[in-house]
Amino acid sequence: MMTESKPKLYCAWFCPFAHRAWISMLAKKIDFDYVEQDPYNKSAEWLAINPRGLIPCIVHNGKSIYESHICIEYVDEAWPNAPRLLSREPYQRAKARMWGDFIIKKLIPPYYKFLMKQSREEQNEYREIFLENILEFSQAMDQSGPFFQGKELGYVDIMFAPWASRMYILEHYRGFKIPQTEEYSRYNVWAEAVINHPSVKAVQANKDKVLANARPYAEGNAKSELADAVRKGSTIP
Ligand SMILES: N[C@@H](CCC(=O)N[C@@H](CS)C(=O)NCC(=O)O)C(=O)O
Repeated sequence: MMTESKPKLYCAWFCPFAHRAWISMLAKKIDFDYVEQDPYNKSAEWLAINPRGLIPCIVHNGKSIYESHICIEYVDEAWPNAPRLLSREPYQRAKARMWGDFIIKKLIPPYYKFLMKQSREEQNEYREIFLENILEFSQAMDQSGPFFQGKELGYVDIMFAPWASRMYILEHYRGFKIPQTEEYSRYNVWAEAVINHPSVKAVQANKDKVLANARPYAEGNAKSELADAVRKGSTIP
């Protein structure tokens, strides 16, 4: 067991990737220190903590763990108490990782392209891709739910919770809402459960502040590694 030292979470109030690690630590009721970190200032001190310079980063027992999906797995393994975020059953665990990979490759990129592209044509293109992929995601969910793999919040839910809980960004800037139709009902049930989970609620910031923070993305001129990647059409960091 590696639970000796109190972990530190390097996080930022606005960052959906960092929220993945934060939600995981709250869900597992871990005693940790929260450090608000500006990831855009690549100081030597910060790069010594995370050589990639991105948040989130967890420091535990003198070691750094970064990349948000890996942080969720680490938290679950280093504190093996309930709730388990990943099933102990190998297929269910593999399924969670496959859909986590889907979120990384098929939900997050069209989300940001839809938000950042400035032409109507491209916005429509990515709106459609995002919606189609949301549907595919919802079709893989446990039928009775409400969460992706059943009754408890887990890895897959946490992977998309930060975007699901701030879908109002797309509504505000792009007039977009997930349709309230039969086709999207499983997604909507899932989103309702995720948004209302105490660990997801606990990381939410003021809506106006979040919208102001997202404005440079909606205007296409945000300065971040992610925004650069969307503009260049390269893989997002
Ligand atoms: N793949 C990374 C992405 C993390 C990420 O992009 N974090 C942003 C903040 S939301 C960041 O640190 N940006 C710093 C920069 O762009 O220089 C993860 O999943 O942890």
